Amino acid sequence: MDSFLPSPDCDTISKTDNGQIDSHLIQKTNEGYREILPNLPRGKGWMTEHLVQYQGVWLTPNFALKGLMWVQDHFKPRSTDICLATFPKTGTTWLKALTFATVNRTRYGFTDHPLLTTVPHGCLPFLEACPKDLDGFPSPRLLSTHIPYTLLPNSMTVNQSCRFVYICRDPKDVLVSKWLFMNKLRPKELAPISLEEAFELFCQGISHYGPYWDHVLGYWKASLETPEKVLFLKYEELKEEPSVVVKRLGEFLGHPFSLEEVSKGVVEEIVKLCSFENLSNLEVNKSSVLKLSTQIIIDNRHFFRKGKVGDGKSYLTDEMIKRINEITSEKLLGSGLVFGS
Ligand code: PAP
Repeated sequence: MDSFLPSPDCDTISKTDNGQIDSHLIQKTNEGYREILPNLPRGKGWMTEHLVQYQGVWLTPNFALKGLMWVQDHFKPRSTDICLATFPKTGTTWLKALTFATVNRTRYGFTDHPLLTTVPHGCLPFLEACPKDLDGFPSPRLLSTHIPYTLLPNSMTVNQSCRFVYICRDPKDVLVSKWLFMNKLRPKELAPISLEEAFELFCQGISHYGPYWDHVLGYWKASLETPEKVLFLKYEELKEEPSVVVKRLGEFLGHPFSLEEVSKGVVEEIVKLCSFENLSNLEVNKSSVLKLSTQIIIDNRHFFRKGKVGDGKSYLTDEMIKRINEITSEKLLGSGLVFGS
């Protein structure tokens, strides 16, 4: 199977673009990017040297900022689009696998399934990696993004908008998963970031697409206001009752499981195919790489670490746990959303 991931190198696309209007617009976005970049507030980066704050969210100055500006300026949504939205390290890889397998379950058999030979990230395009490339994709498109709900263009969220599936996770597990992952990708010339530093930055909201709580609340509120448009899931509930959640997912996506499928065990087959145990042991996920941009190339194995609920607590001190729990309660107060202790 082809990887669906387009090249996120916007400059390259602007140079190879043939359409007059498009290249003009692309140039305008690139000019806007170059103009605003030097004036944006800077914070310490986890993977890159710095993060920059744009419209209230912390982003890597090149890939993520450009990606966001591109989506805001150029993405043409379709009402049939399904967009998987996540904050990094909350279950993106798993959700991609489950959604891809659910939507395409009559197309592929479980013994020669694309997910056996392609990392889940290769099965769905990442919106920020240049939305212009997606115009040629057939409908219905399965997409993914890390962009906060409130920063998405109105064309994606109002009226004939896309549908979103969002997954969140306990912030302690997100923080630790992110810290370990980012240090693996951090260039050798930059000293590794300590857990204490990462903790402080995370609590201050300074992490990719952070603050985490704002990201979660944006999608949570949207799911309450328009439940038919936004399905809100938790990593922990997916771990506890994967079959129940996959059935909800199928229903939401407009691909409900029939009684016959349920009795034949199709839901369980999908859960098994997409399980941490299965995916993390596949050759492709042990030894291949994902090329996210010309600079960002990630070993697939880094997307699979432990896949456990509550592992973050074994890295954090009691004081850290207390503080992050307090921040979480404060931020989520009155929202109706809670995480475990
Ligand atoms: P990304 O943002 O870089 O794509 P993402 O997939 O959101 O990462 O999160 C990775 C986490 O999901 C890892 O958690 P850990 O560090 O606490 O172990 C990873 O192990 C976990 N993960 C990946 N695939 C699965 C899966 N199939 N089932 C459960 N957890 C998974």
